[in-house]
Amino acid sequence: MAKCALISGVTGQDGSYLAEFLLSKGYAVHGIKRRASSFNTERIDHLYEDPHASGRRFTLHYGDLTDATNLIRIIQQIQPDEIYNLGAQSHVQVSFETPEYTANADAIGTLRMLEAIRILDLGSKTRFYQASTSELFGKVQETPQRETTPFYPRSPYGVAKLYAYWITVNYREAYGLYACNGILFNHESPVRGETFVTRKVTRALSRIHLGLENCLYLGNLDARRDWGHARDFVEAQWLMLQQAAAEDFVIATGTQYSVRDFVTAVACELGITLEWREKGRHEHAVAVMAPSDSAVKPGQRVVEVDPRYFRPAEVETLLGDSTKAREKLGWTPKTSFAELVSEMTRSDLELARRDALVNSAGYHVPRQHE
Ligand code: NDP
Ligand code: GDR
Repeated sequence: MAKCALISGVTGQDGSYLAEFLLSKGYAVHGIKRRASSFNTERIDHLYEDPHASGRRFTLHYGDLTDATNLIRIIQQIQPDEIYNLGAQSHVQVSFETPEYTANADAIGTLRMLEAIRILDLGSKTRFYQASTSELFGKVQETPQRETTPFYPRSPYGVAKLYAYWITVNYREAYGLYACNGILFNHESPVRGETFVTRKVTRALSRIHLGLENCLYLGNLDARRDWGHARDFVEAQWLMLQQAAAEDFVIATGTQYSVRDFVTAVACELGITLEWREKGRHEHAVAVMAPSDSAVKPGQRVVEVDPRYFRPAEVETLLGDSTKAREKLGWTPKTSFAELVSEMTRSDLELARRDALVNSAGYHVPRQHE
């Protein structure tokens, strides 16, 4: 019998990579998607199967982590072997503006999932993965961060995820559930949400290169992150649920770059050489060299700091040590920083080319109310 998995957050970056990965392993995959007023399944449309076709292995259910009855009903119906709780309000800066909702979805949502397993008496069948985060380390107490490093979250998101982390541990210890936390450091991809810094940079610089935009505005350029590829990281999520006993694991690449480094690397991928000028709130990057076919001209300011993107409390530096995952799961990251930058930039350049072509060919789609 094929294994059956349920993914919350299936429409997100990780959900889409994980669904693809589990389908390739022969799983029947169920995903929870939220009702939205417009289509929100772009990342998984290529996996869609006609509900009328027989032998369907990928099924979507409407649901929400803030709705316990709905979660219980879906889990009761599916009786999954594995649940991957990836659904969350996942944007750190947005969590300062929507702290209560973030707590409801990210913290209590996790409790609702665990309670559903307990209420339905699925503890001996269903394994549970919680999408924990390096944001738990926040104001770091030790470098690099590992499973034993003390937590010190710095945002409503981080604090909500702290509850989710501990309630997962608690249900493992109290009720014997196979429940584990993957403490994942930042991981990116061409389908990363457009407002996270890596994707914001690859998208904006590609568009500036083609003359669709003029300048990229960013917040803290000094923030340092351990950036990996989502494709590699979802494999670790799966591996965590295939062990003899449930444990928590740090998943990271062990290399660290600043936001400024990331911008410089993306510009370089586009053939543009940047020079960083001034410091602090007035820091900016000027193009000193650009390919002849680029819309960017030498002397053009292509990046500026905009304090609106500073956070009320910042996580300045994160660097993970995933020795435990390497030793116990046999997991290592496959994608280098340079490969990640290149893959994301090439993908966004392609999308920008499409937009530029639509502009230059003069095709105009009237807005609905024009
Ligand atoms: P995304 O923001 O890309 O995806 C989040 C998913 O959660 C989307 O499918 C979203 O639906 C869904 N969602 C949001 N709110 C709810 C809700 N109330 N009920 C049900 N579903 C909801 O995040 P990622 O894929 O990047 O991350 C996956 C998980 O891993 C998240 O929990 C995140 O916090 C965590 N994480 C991510 C890391 C990273 O670097 N990417 C690192 C460590 C942890 P919709 O599409 O409708 O918005
Ligand atoms: P993060 O990712 O907060 O680490 O959370 P994000 O890409 O949003 O920020 C990384 C760092 O870049 C700095 N930064 C900016 N960030 C954004 N979004 N926009 C900007 O313009 C900008 N300028 C500078 C930030 O201040 C920050 O220091 C991500 C999410 O995926 C979480 O869900 C996950 O848990 C963690 O990674 C690990």
